[in-house]
Amino acid sequence: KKICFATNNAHKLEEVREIIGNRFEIVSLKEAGFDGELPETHETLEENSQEKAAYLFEKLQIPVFSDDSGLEIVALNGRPGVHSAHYAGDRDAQKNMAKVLDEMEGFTSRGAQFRAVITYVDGAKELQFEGVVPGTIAMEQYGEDGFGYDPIFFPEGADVTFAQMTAEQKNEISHRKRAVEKLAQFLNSYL
Ligand code: ITT
Repeated sequence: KKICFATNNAHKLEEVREIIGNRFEIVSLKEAGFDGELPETHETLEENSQEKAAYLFEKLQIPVFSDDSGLEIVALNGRPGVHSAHYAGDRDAQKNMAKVLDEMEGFTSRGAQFRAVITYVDGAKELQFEGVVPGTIAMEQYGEDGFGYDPIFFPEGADVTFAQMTAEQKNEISHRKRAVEKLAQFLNSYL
């Protein structure tokens, strides 16, 4: 059964496809013939996730899901959070990380979490699935892999950042993995 993933972020698409494997067929926006922006007008991951999925379902009329995610840093009162993608103005991961490290200067308490909120919509059902991975913010960047804030995030219990892990290693423990597994469990019993 085909499900469209409502994302313009190629990294998310790749991660989710690896996590889902051959359990379900994940169709990209492009493959679904959708070419455009997804609305994100709210101040919470839950609302933006719902908004993207509901908008795309309206357009496509096939089962869809979205992922709204972000890095929530305790010392920054949860920022960058819902503003993670555009924290330093534009979609520039280097500038975003520089801004976070700058704001964290002098903080010894560096607790944070990545959080992903997936929304599934098919016209009959609308459900959300959350995934969280706790960790800490590094003092500088380590590693080149992954995307976004991966070079400055040490997941709890690891001595390397997400960007120093292989895709497989990150996908075993990530917030996205945890949310996608809940989605897959639901789809297994439902589709
Ligand atoms: P779509 O809305 O099209 O899905 P987006 O990148 O705009 O793509 P979000 O609005 O959910 O998605 O923003 C999520 C941002 O949070 C993302 O751009 C990264 O900066 C950060 N982020 C989320 N998951 C991450 C991960 O696994 N590793 C590193 N950074 C991540």
